[in-house]
Amino acid sequence: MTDLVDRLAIEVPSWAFGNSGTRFKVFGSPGTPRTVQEKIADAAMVHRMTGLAPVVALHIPWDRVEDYGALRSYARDLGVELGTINSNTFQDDDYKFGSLTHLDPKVRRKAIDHHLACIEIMNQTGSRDLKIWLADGTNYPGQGDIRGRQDRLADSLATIYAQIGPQQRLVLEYKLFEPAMYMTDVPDWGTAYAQVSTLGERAVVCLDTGHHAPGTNIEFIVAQLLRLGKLGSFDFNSRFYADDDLIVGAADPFQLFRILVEVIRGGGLAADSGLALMLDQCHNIEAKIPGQIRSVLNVQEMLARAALLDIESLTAAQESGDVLTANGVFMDAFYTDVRPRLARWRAERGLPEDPMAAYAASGYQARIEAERVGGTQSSWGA
Ligand code: PSV
Ligand code: MN
Ligand code: MN
Repeated sequence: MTDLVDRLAIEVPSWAFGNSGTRFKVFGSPGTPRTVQEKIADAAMVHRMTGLAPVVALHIPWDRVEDYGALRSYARDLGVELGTINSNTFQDDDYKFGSLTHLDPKVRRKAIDHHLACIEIMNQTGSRDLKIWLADGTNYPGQGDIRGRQDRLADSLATIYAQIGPQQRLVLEYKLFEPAMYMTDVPDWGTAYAQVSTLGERAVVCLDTGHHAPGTNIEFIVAQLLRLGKLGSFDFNSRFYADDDLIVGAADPFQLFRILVEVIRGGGLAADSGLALMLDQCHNIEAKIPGQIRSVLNVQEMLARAALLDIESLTAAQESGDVLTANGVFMDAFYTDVRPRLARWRAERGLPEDPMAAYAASGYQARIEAERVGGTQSSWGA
């Protein structure tokens, strides 16, 4: 168990530390970061409390700064690295009818250029992954030509991929619906896989756990994409109904366990796997830094349980057609309480045994609430 837990490193999203909300209301909260640097400082605090979050993902242009080299040094001084660069072609009037799929070559070019600018940033931050999620799609049957949109998407992605450096990757994220209601241009893993496969080896798929229809067997997708060598990253979060972006493992810890079983089975934690485990969450009403601490602990806890799975007994039961024993072995691992072991794991590494309590006692929250007056509104905000 310890061996696998030791390998766990989770990327936290810069946007989880800013105010966010729904289309109904964005609630402000005291101590909210006003700058990218303050978001990174909060992320570094999550890492200091847990030892699990050494990387921070950025979203461009939400996290635009003048000097990304300086931002990288700033992050390093705080003990974290800059990670995935997420592009944003969904908050500009020009993209009302699409970005990389748009009919107008000028708009497509603008969207492509944004991604090339993101690659420039990656060169300065030392980031490996360019993650592309598109809001492109249509609201009504007949509104757009499905095939034409796929063709233009393929063209645009190829132009971007041509600029991806030898150590970099293009990661394409899919989402069933929203903001487009009838048809999304990258709705599912099959489409993402088809698009990245034609690009080349350094183009892979991002699986956001909140982006499927209810009842989807996500661990199956994990198994399949790992089998094909095309699972590049996760955006972890929880959903009850739509793209809820709740704390990972909150809605369905068993699903998170099943996913992590497949991650281990598929070699996703091997040193050379390249799989990025990222959170993509928004804390609308809960405190943000403890929200991220709880999130990374949830992943660690389910990974530790998954690592306890007795593969030998499971395989023997599977091979002898013993359905109930196989399921029993699987459930035994899931039901094992690993919290005391993980508290020891932390203590042995000089980390707080109880990171939530340690954060509450640290005084950090009171300090940022006093210092940061007028924190930023949601990047999503009106
Ligand atoms: C879209 O719903 C998404 O999951 C994409 O990853 C975006 O970049 C992210 O949310 C923003 O929170
Ligand atoms: Mn996502
Ligand atoms: Mn999402």
